[in-house]
Amino acid sequence: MLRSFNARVRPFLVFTIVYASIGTEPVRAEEPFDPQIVRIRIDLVPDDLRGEIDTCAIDREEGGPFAVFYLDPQRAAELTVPHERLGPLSAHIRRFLPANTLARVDIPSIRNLLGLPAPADQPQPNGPPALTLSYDVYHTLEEGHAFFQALAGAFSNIAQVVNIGTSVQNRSILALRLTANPTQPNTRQKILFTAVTHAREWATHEAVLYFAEKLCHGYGSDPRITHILDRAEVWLVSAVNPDGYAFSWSDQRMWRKNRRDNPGTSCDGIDINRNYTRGWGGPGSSGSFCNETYRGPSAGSEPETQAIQNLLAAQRFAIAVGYHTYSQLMLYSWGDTTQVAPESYSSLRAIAKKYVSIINDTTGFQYLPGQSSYTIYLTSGGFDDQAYGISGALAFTPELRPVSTAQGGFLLPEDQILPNNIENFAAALWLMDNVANALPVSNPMSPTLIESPSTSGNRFSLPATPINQKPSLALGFNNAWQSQLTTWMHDGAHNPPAYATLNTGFEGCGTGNAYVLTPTAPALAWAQGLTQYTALPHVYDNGAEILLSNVGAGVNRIGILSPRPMPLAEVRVVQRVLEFVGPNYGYREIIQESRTAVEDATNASPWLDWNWSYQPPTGAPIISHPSGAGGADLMVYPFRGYDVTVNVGSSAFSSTTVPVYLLQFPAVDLDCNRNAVADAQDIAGGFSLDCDADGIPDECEKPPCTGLIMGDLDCSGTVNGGDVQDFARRIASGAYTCQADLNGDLAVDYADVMPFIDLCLQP
Ligand code: 0X9
Ligand code: ZN
Repeated sequence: MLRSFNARVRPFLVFTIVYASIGTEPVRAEEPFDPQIVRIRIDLVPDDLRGEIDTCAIDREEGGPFAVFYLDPQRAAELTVPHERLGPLSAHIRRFLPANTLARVDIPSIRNLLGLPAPADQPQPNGPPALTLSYDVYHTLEEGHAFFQALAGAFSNIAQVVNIGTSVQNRSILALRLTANPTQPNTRQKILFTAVTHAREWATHEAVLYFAEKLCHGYGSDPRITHILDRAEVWLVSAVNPDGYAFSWSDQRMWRKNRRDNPGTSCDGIDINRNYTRGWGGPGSSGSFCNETYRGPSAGSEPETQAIQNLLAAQRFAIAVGYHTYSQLMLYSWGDTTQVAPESYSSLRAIAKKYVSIINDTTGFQYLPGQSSYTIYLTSGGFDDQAYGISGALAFTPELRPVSTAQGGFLLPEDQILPNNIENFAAALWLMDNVANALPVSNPMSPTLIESPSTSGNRFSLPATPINQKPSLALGFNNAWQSQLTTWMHDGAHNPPAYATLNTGFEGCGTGNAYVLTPTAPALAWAQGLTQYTALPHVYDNGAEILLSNVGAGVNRIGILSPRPMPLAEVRVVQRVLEFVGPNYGYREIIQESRTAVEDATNASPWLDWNWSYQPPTGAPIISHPSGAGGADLMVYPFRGYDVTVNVGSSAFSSTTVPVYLLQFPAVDLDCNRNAVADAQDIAGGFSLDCDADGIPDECEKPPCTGLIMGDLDCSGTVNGGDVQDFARRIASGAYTCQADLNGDLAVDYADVMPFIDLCLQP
């Protein structure tokens, strides 16, 4: 099983060569120029030349081993390469190809090899530096850095270049820090996007440059971007691995690692994405210098890794995104274990699913969201595990276009750069919205997060994902009080392998888990002081889940993923399995069965016996499902710690047939009108109507406006004269509310007047 988790399977391509004409004059090859990939059997390459081959690609190839070369027939004629200018490997390839075929191996490093100028974006010799780039070509490291500098110069009100470290070969690692009033230290929430950890993944460079351009030019003109930069801080790192990136232009297009000169070997480089401290040295990394996933001599040994680790530690990003290519995936932790972190469902997966759905809405392209270890392969010492597990960020590794080797692999065709940028920027804006609209969440049932903190039975949970997920970080919990706080959650990556007290290594985000607080000072005083915490508001746009993670029969302590009470009937129990996707991926998750508690009450589940109860500080437990001696409660409440007892365990996908079980919650948006004020506060403060008292501002309800009385704009329960003035005001201002949208066209305007009058005239 592990073997298949390890393998990232890529499609087999027929060994195809595009034949070029022979001769000293460049001559166009014959049509059609369909195949663009040449694959060479690596076992035919002499040992001393193998170091020059992309062994990482080789590792992933099915039916390999092969090395992959990209041929661009469009450039064949203009790029005839004199043989003597090609390196030893190329000389070797020549043995397999007709003479002059090499002339058609066109990648930008060949452009560089030939001393040809880089195309486009050449600023005028003495003119001002370009403030926009053309995304039909790739940009060098220097161009990227110059672009950051130019933007910081031209948009100094929002942009600042920060040198966050120096590479092995003494190049600067630059970040562009974007926020209104950037020189002030501030308490805003922050988000990080990085690119070019792996040198050859050029499309990531373009994406981050594009983000920089869009954000700088959008501030002050685009209300959404203005709001983001007024309220949040966006950090962009265009090249985590500047040495490798420069080398991929100058020497070896398919270079991956940094440019560390490994002692005593001719194999250079360390894989920065195996060098992070958390989990360093674990599965999916290599101890061999020559391997493309060489983890380095020690955890965090590389200056490039340190630059990012230090940035993560110093800035405490709410969200951290490390872009890679390729495969069209949206990966999240854990990378180094197939154990499922319970919080992965309640936060990371929820975000990943929304990210890919936005991409799909934007361009129709499909990305697959999933836990890194089985969606791609096991890796340890990766960026996202560090950012999530150590620095409290919700962290992601999107693998950008294309989807497969056949579409170019690491060599994304230049005409794909812009659409790749556009779809990812659309999704990234949603991430930024979350950070900009981070808002306080409090318990509607109680002034403190814990209902009636008392000297017995203090249970609590956190609906919505707290920023800096560890309870200790999010809530100011003192780790010295650990023995007073327990949770029952089995996950090898979080707790000791038994139900246990939290330990110093606790990495959870808290959301979805419930805690029991031993009623002993000083932790009780801490609990009494807990009135609110900060959360990202849109995380559950597509709903979210909680893993029922106990092993064997036992109790899960969970909370509900909604800041408002909800009917238990809206909570589903789902059975998920892994399904092999192939040929470009590992596995995707699919729901095998799904049912509500209500269905379960009348027709017992064939696969899950479960019981859902809440123990109040005093009195008998309240059993929500099935109804019990303490009474049935068909509503479930936020901030409470429920005990959910199940007769099956699910902590990891151990095969494609062994499922995991989860509680699934419907979509909820804490700031549906995106005004950076929690919906609950909008309603309480009279800013928003909530005539049906469902906790959702009526302006966010969509036709058919379930629960609302159409035309009833003053929540009186009927349509009468009292509504006319409110209706007129809304028509004049266009302020949307569902019950005024009488024709259901998602706008409140003159087209609603006649239907409103009809409604008023009805007896
Ligand atoms: O192997 C990698 O580092 C990434 N793939 S790539 O083709 N860009 O090299 C995948 C990393 C997956 N691991 C984590 N996200 N932790
Ligand atoms: Zn990568």
